[in-house]
Amino acid sequence: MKNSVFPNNFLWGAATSAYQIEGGASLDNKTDSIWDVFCRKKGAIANEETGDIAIDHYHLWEQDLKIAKDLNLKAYRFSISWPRIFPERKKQNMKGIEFYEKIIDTLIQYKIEPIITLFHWDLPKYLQDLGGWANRDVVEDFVEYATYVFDKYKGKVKYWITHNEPWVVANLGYAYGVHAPGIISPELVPKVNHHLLLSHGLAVQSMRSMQPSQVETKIGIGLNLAAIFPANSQLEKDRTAANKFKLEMYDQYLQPLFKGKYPPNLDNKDFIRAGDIEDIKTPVDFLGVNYYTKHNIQSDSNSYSGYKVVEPSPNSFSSMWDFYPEGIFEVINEIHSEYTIKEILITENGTACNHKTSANEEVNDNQRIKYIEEHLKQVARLICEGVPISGYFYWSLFDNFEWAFGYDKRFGLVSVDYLTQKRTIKKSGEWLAQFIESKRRKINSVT
Ligand code: GCO
Repeated sequence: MKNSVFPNNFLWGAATSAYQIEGGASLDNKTDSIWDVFCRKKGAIANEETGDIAIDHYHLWEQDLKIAKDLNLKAYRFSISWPRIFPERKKQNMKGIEFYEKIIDTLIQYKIEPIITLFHWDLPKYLQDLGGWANRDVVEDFVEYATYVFDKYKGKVKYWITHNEPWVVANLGYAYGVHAPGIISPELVPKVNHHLLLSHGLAVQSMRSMQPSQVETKIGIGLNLAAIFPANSQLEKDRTAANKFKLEMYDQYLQPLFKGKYPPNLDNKDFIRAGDIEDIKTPVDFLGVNYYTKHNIQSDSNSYSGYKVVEPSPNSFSSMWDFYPEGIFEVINEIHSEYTIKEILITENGTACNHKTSANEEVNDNQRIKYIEEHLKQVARLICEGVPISGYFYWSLFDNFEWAFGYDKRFGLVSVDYLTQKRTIKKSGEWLAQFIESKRRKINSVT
């Protein structure tokens, strides 16, 4: 791959999220999030596992950030646990602020750009008790939380992501019930989406009004965008199903965010109030794209949505998803030509490898190297075409708690032995570290 395609200041990074790595579920005043509650529900998570301890990053953060440095990362994307900062409604917790402050300061010391995700799914339980994202009042709580965190770290942190994957929050959490809060009420999905988007727009406005002059601030949102195809392109019903899925995964977010309108089937709902759409359209500095795979969509009259995602075809990469690196090019190229987006960060891309369930087996992960390499080739293509991509974040820095799959799926560049909490850098981690370093050498030798 032509290494020099990537600009000098490209953000080579890896990502994590609070609930998936921290543990410390009830330490230092933190109260339950909806994921703490959901994990206690019998049958919700594979092997009844929980994030109570996870990879104990709450205690091992120093060692973990040292690993990020050893991997030559230039950026690290992590999320803040909302109930660590606001353990009760309207009540702040300095211990939570101090925890993330240490992380930010250490990253800065290591010259690693900190990128904060404000909401990576761990809504405080007390807000779910009010109806969660189906209740418009929660919008204000999010704005208060985002504003408070921004105020604390704004002098140090440049990149902010309000929400991670609202599609997943709304659909898996409120319709399919396989993620927290485990609700199966598909009729709530458009309302939940609307409140997520509104809270995003209002938080951006509030954060902007406090933007410091000495540090550039960039605020965006992260969407999961898959490449979408009809399972059988000869069948009209599959084509219709694929179009519907695409409308729900793309248009439902991108249109209000970047064009200030909902797709026609969504624009007349009673929960949309005058002015909401303008607030949602508040300009962002970048879009985060999480790309993993393609989805083949089949019409399915038994499903509330009218479609289902076909099981991936057998491949040597992952049993969860198809291996389709061209998709990252196709998806980003398409949205770049359809919407005016100033900057794009690939905020997640990664794979769990097949049949690797123990930490030891995982270390020789040639498949993961291939996965990253093939996706980066496509990212290089995008950059050559002039698409403004400023960073790539592998998901994930560590093996960690993979939501409903528990600890079965290992996505990390670093393996974790869940019994001893021992970290071992995988071959893919070494590979990426060398790739980043070789790029740095190349640029230095030119200048
Ligand atoms: C996501 C999720 C991550 C997952 C990853 C692998 O944003 O999709 O944020 O938390 O672990 O996508 O499924």
